[in-house]
Amino acid sequence: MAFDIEMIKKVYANMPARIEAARKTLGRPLTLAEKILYSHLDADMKLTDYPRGNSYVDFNPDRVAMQDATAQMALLQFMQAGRPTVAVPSSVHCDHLIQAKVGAASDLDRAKHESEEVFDFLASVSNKYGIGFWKPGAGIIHQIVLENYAFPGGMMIGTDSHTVNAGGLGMIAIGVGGADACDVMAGLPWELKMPKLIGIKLTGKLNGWASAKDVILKVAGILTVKGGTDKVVEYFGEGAVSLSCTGKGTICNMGAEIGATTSTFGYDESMSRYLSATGRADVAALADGIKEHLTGDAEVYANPANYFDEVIEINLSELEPYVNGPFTPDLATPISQLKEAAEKNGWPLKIEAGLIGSCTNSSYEDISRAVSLAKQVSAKGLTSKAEFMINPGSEQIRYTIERDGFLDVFAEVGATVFTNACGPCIGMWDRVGAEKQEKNTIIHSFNRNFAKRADGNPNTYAFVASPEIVAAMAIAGDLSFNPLTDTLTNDKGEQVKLDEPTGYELPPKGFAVEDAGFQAPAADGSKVEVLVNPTSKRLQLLDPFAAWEGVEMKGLKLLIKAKGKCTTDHISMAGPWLKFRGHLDNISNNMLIGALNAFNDKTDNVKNQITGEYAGVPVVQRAYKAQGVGSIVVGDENYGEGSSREHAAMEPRHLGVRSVLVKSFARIHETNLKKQGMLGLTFADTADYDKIKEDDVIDITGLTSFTPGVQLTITLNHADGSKEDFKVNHSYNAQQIEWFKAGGALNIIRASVKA
Ligand code: MIC
Ligand code: SF4
Repeated sequence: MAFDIEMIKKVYANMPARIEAARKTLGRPLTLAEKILYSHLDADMKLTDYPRGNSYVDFNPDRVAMQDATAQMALLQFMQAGRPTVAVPSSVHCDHLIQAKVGAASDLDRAKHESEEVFDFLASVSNKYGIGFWKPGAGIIHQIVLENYAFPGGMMIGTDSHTVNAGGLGMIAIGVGGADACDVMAGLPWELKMPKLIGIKLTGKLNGWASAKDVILKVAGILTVKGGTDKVVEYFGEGAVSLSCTGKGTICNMGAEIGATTSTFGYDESMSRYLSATGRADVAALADGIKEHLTGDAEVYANPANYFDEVIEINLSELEPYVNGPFTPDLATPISQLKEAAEKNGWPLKIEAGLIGSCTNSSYEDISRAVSLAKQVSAKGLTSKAEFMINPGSEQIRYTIERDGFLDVFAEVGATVFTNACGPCIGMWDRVGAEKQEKNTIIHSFNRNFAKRADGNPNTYAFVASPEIVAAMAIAGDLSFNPLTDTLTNDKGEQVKLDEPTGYELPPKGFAVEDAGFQAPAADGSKVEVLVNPTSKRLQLLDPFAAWEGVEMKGLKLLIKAKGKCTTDHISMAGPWLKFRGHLDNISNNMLIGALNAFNDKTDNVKNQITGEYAGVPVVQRAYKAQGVGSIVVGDENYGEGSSREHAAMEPRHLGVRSVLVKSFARIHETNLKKQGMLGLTFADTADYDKIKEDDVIDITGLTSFTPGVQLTITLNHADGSKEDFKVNHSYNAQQIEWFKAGGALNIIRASVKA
């Protein structure tokens, strides 16, 4: 039986009437995204046609999911909210803090020991507040959510940008910062800008080498890393129906890479099959009962241009496999053009490692198709040229693929199987020799490939592809190899061609698992004590941030003008820093150390305007803080792209940065800044970015009459005594201005709990 079935029944009982009311009020047929959004509108919100792309709307999500690296901050904040239990079903998943080194068993033992304090903290907070706890080794949050919690038509938020994976089961699932999760767990509504809608019509049917991954790799190439910002992507059409449920999950998962708020698919038989296979025939039966409400209206799909803000059509029958990268997930190259692109750009051709798994691609189908290639190594007398590494997405997947002999096939090609966890995908990869920083190529089925992400080496060229393409390319060990057309030389000197991948949508013998790794919370958690050692290096209770002083911000020193891509990995690196995710002061020592200083093209090297000397960004900022001097960070386009980690907003807040002024923001990061009481601004004219000089002292005025929709003014006081003024935009609504004034949203919740 499914978890929280009563909650699902309640959602389904209310959905038809709420959708009908929305359809009447909006006066038009509805997309699936609208059905889910409008049926989750907060009771205090008026039912009206909210303009897409600019009105803030309150929703009531059905559940919350958190992973260990972000749950610490989310729960440290929740502990201050003064509630006995969480208001909606919630879960915690231990997956990010496990380093991949030798192989599953010993890596897991080491991680349990190294992060014992953090795991114990998360287990006890979960136990106390009624949160389901998934132990280290149970699997990756999004895979576990898809296997256990996701349900068609539901709405959830999660403290991880790939929460969107659950769109594969027809949800509206959205990645958020911990402060947002804290609100929902405290029973407050959750606010989102009513998203615009992109419709993607899939025609035809996948065949040969093409897979679901290639759909999203192609879409990323079309829309780029910011093309989905503030938009929901809805897939439909016969091609959509023909995809497996987990394939749909892969597509939705990587919607995070185009900045989309989320992606989703209408309920269909693939979802029903998946629900039944994962022990939730009860949910499938309930969904079947209201199935017309769990997909977009027929008129919408017949005339998509009338209902979506943007429509894209992709014919799956003609889809070619893609390989995206290096250094960004939207640099999409069809496999037939990869050789040329690699040679032209000087990408290292020799592939050192092929990594399969992660939350994006570790379904039974994915693994079985990759295995169909690995099998050909011995059958065709080949030797795999690159190393194989496997990260199963959950213990259930691992147990099942072991039972079905897939792990033996991987073992034959010398693969290392890592713990069911994020591992290399989040830089938790103790890769031998990475410190030498040699130029090298790897290919993986993960979703992101920002510089340094997997192994910390800035010279690792990481490419993203489907598991089957990763397997083929790892066998060939050559980026210029096209498995669709090229041959390989086997041990007899013969030319052999790899056969097309084959696989199973779901395990023919069913899923199996001995211990899935779940721990239910105490029925009465009131006596459970949550202990945080005051001298801990890993955990630190939070102190409230100070409220705004009520005056204009004058005399801010420019801390850094960041140039080019500045993702949350650049602002708050993961990998070795993950261990400080529960300790704000310690993790603040990584603030912006990956950002490129526009004045000297160096990372972690900025001018201290007080001493005139250059030093690391956190060092300079701590010097300003010690002197009580505020500062400002300036950035480029899509600042804060990538993950949901709110540390990227909390660190500058903690160290005394007052404002972040950029050309444009990624959605989650902008909200995280607002939640933490920071001032996130955008240039009204992006050309003004060029006016900012290294020694500038900056004033922000207009704050004493801070109003939604009204621009603020920036004054640059240049070192030569000259001044320049220009206008900047903000997107704060009335509520968010209150957060700013109070010094952070949590200060408001705390005050209302005390009152
Ligand atoms: C990621 O893929 O970058 C992460 C690690 O899962 C992040 C969350 C985090 O930083 O903890 C995400 O995508 O939100
Ligand atoms: Fe983990 Fe990678 Fe998925 Fe993030 S993208 S949740 S790090 S597997």
